[in-house]
Amino acid sequence: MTDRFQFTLLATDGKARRGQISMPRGIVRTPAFMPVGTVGTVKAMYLTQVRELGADIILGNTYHLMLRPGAERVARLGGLHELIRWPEPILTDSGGFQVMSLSGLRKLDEQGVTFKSHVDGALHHMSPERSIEIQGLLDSDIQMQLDECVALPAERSEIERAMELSLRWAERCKVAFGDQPGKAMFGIVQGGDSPELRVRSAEALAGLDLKGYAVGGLAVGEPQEVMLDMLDITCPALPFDKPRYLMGVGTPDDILKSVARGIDMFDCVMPTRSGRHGLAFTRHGRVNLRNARHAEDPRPLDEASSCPAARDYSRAYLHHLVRSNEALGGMLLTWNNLAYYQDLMAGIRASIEEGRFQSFMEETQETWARGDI
Ligand code: PRF
Repeated sequence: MTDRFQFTLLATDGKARRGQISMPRGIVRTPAFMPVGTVGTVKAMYLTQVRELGADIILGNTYHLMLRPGAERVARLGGLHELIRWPEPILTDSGGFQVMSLSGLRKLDEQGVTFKSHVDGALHHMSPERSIEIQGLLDSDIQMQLDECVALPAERSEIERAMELSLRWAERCKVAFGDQPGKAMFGIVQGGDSPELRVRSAEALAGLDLKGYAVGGLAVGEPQEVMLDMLDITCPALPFDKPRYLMGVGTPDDILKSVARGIDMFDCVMPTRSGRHGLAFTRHGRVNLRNARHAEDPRPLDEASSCPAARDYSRAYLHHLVRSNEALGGMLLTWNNLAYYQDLMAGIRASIEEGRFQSFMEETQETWARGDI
């Protein structure tokens, strides 16, 4: 029987790829941006709005959901989709990265990672097998292997150790995941800023014949140029006919340059988090609504936008809401920013289909070169 999880390449333009991932819960148009729904909510948004903006898939986090409300509890409540009222696909990150960045005391060995919860201080252990079990309890459609992500800069020996450990964990996750038609478990390339380690990691993962591959361990402190060099090296070492996901990236500029190197999927807190902090993304550049120069500006963020938050509210009002720390300020700016990101992805997809991705990228970058407006 053919797997109901299928990646199809529809068009290419240079190294940029236009595709779709079909799975029982829906179709993900790629290149795709996945809004981050860490604890089972895309912060400050109704999921009906997220869908209307054009998101086909959102991201959830194993680490947060296992601590609260708990994976077994989510399963008893009917799974994550049912609980949060999002019937479309969900990708879950495995927890390794969040343990490293969020938990207190942690100890990592071959068996997995022991850590102290940031919620109540309780000790937890997560093995590769338990991470996959949790992602199964959540009923996630695309599950990620447990990995170890090393912040850069780091010693090469440390990067190599973490990369090799991540490879062994990928094999264990593959076994734990087993054969689940309609769902996927992605491997994660590590290897820091070492071209040699990146290729070794990508080739070894490719040998596991997984349904998709992520590039991890980037956007963790290195200059953008290093990240792009790593993508130049890593993407050709991954199977051409499988989706490629760059984890935790990024700015619109990062996304364009990564699509140009063959990346298909992205997630990032940038549009949501910066919205809650008063920063708006628009087709003309970024707008910091905290700035006093917006206090009496009657213009909307972008009168031609498809998003009411961008079109129907004055900068003066948004400035007032942000300065007053009103919830609506974060809600409107998150809405605006996710609309910007999804429109960017739609523009990328159309331009690849029409063979004009390079000029689309250059035109979009020009607006960003102007800096804050
Ligand atoms: N691994 C996992 N999740 C991640 C990363 C990683 O390396 C990153 C790095 N940018 C973001 N999220 N599992």
